[in-house]
Amino acid sequence: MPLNDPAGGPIDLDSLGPDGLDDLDIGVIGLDRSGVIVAYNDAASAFSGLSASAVIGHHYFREVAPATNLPSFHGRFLSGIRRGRLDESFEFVFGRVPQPLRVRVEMRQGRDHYWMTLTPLQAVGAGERREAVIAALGNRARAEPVDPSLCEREPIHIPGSIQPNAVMIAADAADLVILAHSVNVHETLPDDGRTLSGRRLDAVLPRSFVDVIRARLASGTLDDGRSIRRTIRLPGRGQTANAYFAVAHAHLGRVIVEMEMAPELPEDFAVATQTDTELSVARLRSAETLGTVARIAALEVRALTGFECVLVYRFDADWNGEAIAEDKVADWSRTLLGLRFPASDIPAQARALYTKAKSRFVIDRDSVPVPLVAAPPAGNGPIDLTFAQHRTLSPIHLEYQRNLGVNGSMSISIMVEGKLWGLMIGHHRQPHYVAPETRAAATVITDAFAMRVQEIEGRRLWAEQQAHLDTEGRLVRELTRSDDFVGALTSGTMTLLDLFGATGAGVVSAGGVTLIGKTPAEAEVRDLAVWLREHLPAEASSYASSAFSAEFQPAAAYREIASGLLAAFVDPAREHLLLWFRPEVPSTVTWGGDPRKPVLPGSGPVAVLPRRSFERWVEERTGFATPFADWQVSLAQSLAQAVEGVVLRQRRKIDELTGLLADKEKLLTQKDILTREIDHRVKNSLQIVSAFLQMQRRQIADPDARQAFAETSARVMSVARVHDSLYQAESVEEVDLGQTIENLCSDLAGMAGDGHAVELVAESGVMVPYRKAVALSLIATELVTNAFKYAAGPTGGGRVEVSVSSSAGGGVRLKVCDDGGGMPEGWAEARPQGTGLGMKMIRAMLDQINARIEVANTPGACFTITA
Ligand code: BLA
Repeated sequence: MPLNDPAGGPIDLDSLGPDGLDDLDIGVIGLDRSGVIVAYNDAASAFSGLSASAVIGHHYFREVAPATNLPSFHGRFLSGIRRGRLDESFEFVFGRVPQPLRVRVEMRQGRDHYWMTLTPLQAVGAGERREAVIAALGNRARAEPVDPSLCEREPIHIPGSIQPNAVMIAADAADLVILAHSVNVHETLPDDGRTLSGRRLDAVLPRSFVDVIRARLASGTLDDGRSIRRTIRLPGRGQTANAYFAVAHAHLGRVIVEMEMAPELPEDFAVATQTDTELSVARLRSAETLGTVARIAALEVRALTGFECVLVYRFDADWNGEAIAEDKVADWSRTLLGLRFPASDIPAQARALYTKAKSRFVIDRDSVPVPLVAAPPAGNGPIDLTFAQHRTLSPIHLEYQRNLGVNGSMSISIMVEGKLWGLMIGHHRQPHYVAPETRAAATVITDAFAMRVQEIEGRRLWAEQQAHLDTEGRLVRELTRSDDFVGALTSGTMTLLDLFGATGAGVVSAGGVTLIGKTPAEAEVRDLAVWLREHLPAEASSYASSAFSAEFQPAAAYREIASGLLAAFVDPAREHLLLWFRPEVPSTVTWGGDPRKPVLPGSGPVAVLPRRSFERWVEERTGFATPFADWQVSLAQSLAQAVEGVVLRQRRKIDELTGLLADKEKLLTQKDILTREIDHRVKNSLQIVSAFLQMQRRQIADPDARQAFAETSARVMSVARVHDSLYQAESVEEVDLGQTIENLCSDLAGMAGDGHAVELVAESGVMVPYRKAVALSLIATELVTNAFKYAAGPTGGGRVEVSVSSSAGGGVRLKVCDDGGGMPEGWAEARPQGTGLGMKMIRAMLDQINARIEVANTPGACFTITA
């Protein structure tokens, strides 16, 4: 289409000299066939802020106005030249801050080179949300601290607009009736003057494409991030048909179709080939460590996508992140490698969205969002763009990008074990277009990287866990062999110190505190155990912290040796406790900006704004140990359970033994009672025998025989007395000798009658064994009866003195003295009188108990037996 002068006639640009061009109020740019600027008029300079001398000789699309380096702009120029007929006219919005501008772009062939004219049509707004942020930037007033969690409030999945490089149509998934579309649809679809909303999808899109959508909807394979990608041809202006890259997906009952112009030839926009991707994946596969793989991944993704900087960004357990690899152009001195960024930089709702939708590309940070318009009534709420490729990003985040010095950008989710592990981030100082196939390739390489991470981390973790399981197994074997669980865990060839890289460990048990390695003092550990018992929620059986002095203040005193603590209770009563300590790792963390002030106060509807400075901010960290991993906590719990098994077993054993002991004691008492009962009966039987003998004695006339009966009866009686004593006594083994002899003497005196008297002096409590008691009782019987017989005067009577006492060396002394005439000279050799049985028995008894007898006349006979 020829350019017209204000009067309506065509302007012949070839005929105007440089001054003539400068007189025009439309921007005029002369380009050679490769796109390098050869002419640049004043209006173009005023429009771009760049002087002719600064731009001439530079590539317009790639260097001077990279926001135009798109298939729909630069691509049109390239195709026109290839066709040999450059004749294009379209509208384009240059996204400039603060005031974007809509222009009509015309391209045509001139005499010596090509002409491109830019006719300003209208100043446009930057979009409602972006404008609010810009306004908030200007009104920053409050200085009080702001809550970074406010960032999480922005509903980024329903921005109501898309980026301008694409058009979007949203239809009801049930009947494929169009519900909403981006206001720019007619850049792509022919405009017949009728509104799109309310028409069916196949009325505006190629039927074959809609058929595939319908089939995939019917089979339920088009939602949850799955999509159909096709290159479709749509009629362009005139006879030409343009190729569009179309993506369709379903989400929450809507089918969303996005279309963007595809590069006519792959080489026009560095489209990645399958070979590029395969080579990159192969290189990733050859790397062995996480650091190397990350570096290679950054390099490969950058080579493919053309970003000036690609970073591998890794989240930590608290969602702070660190740039662990960086690949960038040499002339960009900024480096983010090794810097940490606070969690609020990528707020929770964004992380949740990135877990579902895998990539985001922003061609031009300052491009003007294209609103979606819905058919009235708007009905079922805003269109959810979670999975839309061209969703506009949060304007607050775009401000963050500006502060970082970034314009074109990319982030691809790195998913490891189903979790958002990190992001592959692309930065460009200028707008940067990446072709659809290249975006897909970058996603494939990022996925391959994620799999390598999973492999490498998985293998390392596996080896570490195997070693730990082995150690735990050995400890448990030791526990099952031993009855002393504390010893088994703290003093064998393997101890608690062989687990979890701990430098100190201990067991708190009923028996006390046992510590090994470097640990706090015993009293401190005791206090710690009390705190754990009281502060752990009832259902918790373990506690792990890499900085437990933050929760338990007294631990600050020993943070150097024990900043990290892993504790596992053995029993539900929390009596026993296993402990592992890790030392402080004094370190510094370099943050990209002050992490305590990640946000600045905003104003109006924009409450928070990103920080403006990313100056390195070094934080010293004290009181932190290497954190314990979840699997280590589980392993500690399982070991504690094994200990509980052993402790319980020990308890059961003790219970069993106590039971046995009680049974034995019961048996013993029963035996005691039985023995006493027997003693009682024996005594009774002996008394009966003795009574029989007495009765028989009375019926016998012969005095010698009577005497013999009397003596025998007395002997039997004396044995009965011993049994009686045994029956009375507390012990079944020993009898009180004094008591026994006393009873015996009164029996003997009673039996002898005639006023015989026995005077007894007995030390009480002289206990002698049963055998000794029987022997001594028989001896006493003989001696007392003898005394009555021989020593008594003719009138009868006669006194006998008996004494029982303990002798030196634990023995006893029995003394029997009478008041008669004493033993005759040589009595020992003389023929014994009577039967002589008395003396024989005395000797036999003395022998039996190994005792001595001494006799003295004092003047009566006095016998002393020492036993
Ligand atoms: C999103 N923030 C993001 C994203 C990144 C970062 C990578 C993903 C979006 C994208 O592809 O660009 C942050 N970018 C970084 C970091 C580095 C980087 C840490 O290059 C370091 C190498 N952000 C803030 C504050 C708020 C905020 C204060 O700093 C809110 C007040 C919000 N960030 C925010 C939001 C998103 C975001 C809302 C989501 C953007 C979207 O997907 O719409």
